[in-house]
Amino acid sequence: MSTLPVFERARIADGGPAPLYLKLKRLVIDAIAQGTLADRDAIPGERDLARMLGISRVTVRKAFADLVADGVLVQRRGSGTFVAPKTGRIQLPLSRLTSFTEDMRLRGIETFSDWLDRSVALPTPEESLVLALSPGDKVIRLHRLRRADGKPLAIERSSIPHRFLPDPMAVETSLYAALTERGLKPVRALQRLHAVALSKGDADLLGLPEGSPALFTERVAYLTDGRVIEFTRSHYRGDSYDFVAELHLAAGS
Ligand code: 16G
Repeated sequence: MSTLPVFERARIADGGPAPLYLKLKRLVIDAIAQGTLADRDAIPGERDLARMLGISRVTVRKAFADLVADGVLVQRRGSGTFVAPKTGRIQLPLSRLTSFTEDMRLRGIETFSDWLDRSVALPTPEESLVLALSPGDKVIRLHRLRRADGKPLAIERSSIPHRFLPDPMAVETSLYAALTERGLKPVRALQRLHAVALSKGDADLLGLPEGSPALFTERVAYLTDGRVIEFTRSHYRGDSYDFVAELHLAAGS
């Protein structure tokens, strides 16, 4: 099997004291990013992989469960585990607070953004309310057309309180990376989504006919101390995204 060299025992021994299931996840993600594992490649079964790497089946199962939840791998009953095809719909977990750049990196997809607006502005009444701004406070607006492997996937319009991020030019590839560098990593978010038909302007940006379906999401993200750091409204192409939620039986059922 061509993929076996990826899973040599020595590889999992590298990389310091991180838990083994995280090391296995990293091994798979890096192999996809480097092209050693390609779309639809079969991953050895749980038992074989545990033996090859000298780790327990429980560890392999935990890493696989995470990679499937992240949309990096797909599991088909009876036929095994495979690298999720990049060209298919993108599965985004609804229960994790991740960034666009991170989500795509996990899938080995290169991202680019076209800037539509990157400015300091006076807030709209909606921005003031959502971001809990005081009179006179400003916002920075980061409006981007986000591309993955060249294809336009989403339009994201983010507003951040100006006091947290004085210079909009500080955001290059990733907003969350810029915030994290400043000790302002969002740790919790509320997100809601509904279906919309794209306006002419947004449809043109996404290369779709006017009125095409899209998923409109609003995310309000918070810092550890409860202050709002981000208000983002996004239009995701309806033909490219699945938002996936894992459901558990309610307590007491
Ligand atoms: C995601 C978030 C968006 C956030 C962005 C940061 C959703 C619906 N949206 O796309 O709120 O601003 O990531 O990405 O998940 P970045 O760090 O790559 O700029």
